[in-house]
Amino acid sequence: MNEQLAYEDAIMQNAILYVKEAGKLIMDLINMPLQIQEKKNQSDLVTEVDVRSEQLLRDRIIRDYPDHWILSEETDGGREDSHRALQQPTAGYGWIIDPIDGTINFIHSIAHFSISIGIVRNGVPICGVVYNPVTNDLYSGRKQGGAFLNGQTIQVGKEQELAQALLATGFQAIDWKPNSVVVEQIGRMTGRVRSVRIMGAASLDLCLVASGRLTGFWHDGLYPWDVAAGIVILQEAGGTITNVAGRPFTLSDSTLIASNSIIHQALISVLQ
Ligand code: 2AM
Ligand code: CA
Ligand code: CA
Ligand code: CA
Repeated sequence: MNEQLAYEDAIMQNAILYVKEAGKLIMDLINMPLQIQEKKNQSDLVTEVDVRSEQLLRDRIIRDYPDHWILSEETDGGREDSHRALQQPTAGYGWIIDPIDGTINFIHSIAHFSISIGIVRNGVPICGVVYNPVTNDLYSGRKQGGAFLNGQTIQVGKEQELAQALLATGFQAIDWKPNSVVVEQIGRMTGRVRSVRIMGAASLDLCLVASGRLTGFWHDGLYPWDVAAGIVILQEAGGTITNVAGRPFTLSDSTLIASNSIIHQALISVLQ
């Protein structure tokens, strides 16, 4: 094994340790009365558990990798410009963290939320770890190293046509209003696809496509911490992820379209 591969292998193993530690913290706090704060509006929420999970993850990374940069939702998400661009030095290694992805589910005790860590080298996502501490599902992926659920290889589904496709989508907080684009898009899917789900945690939705449960997923207005981990896992499982123009998705794209690859073009055609 060459030196870089061994170094990145250790990063990946450490990321797994960190998400499990954060998961334990979240599970220890899950039954405590929650302090819930609104950020931009009534559906953009943060709890002290999000903040404590993020602090734990940042502490571990700063301790073990003081020369790596970190981008995380509750520290960096307030900036107006964080929406579209990855406003961090992109040279070297960086950690992109969502301390709880699916905060609304967490608040409502629905077991579909995760801790998500994506690691990039010179701006390119190379490792992803997504952990659901309630179900104990740990998804991981390494560029050119495969995708795994609890250590078992996973692959995207084999649905050949939209008619067999189960899709997911979601709302960014500002799109939760009448006549929003996503409502209109869901309308266009009716009668064409098997069904559409809105499950509320983009990182896990990408992993559900990676493990062949969902056929595809689309979402507007996501941030790097929602997707940095999931896109590596999905690509390694044989999936395709693009922007709405069909070009390979990058962390500064706002619209993400993901699928089992087979139905990708058909899905884009309906969304365009
Ligand atoms: P969150 O739970 O970490 O906020 C829901 O469709 C998905 O979109 C979740 O992954 C959710 O992440 C993310 N999301 C929606 N609105 C968001 C916002 N305003 N800021 C950050 N993430 C958002
Ligand atoms: Ca949030
Ligand atoms: Ca998120
Ligand atoms: Ca979050």
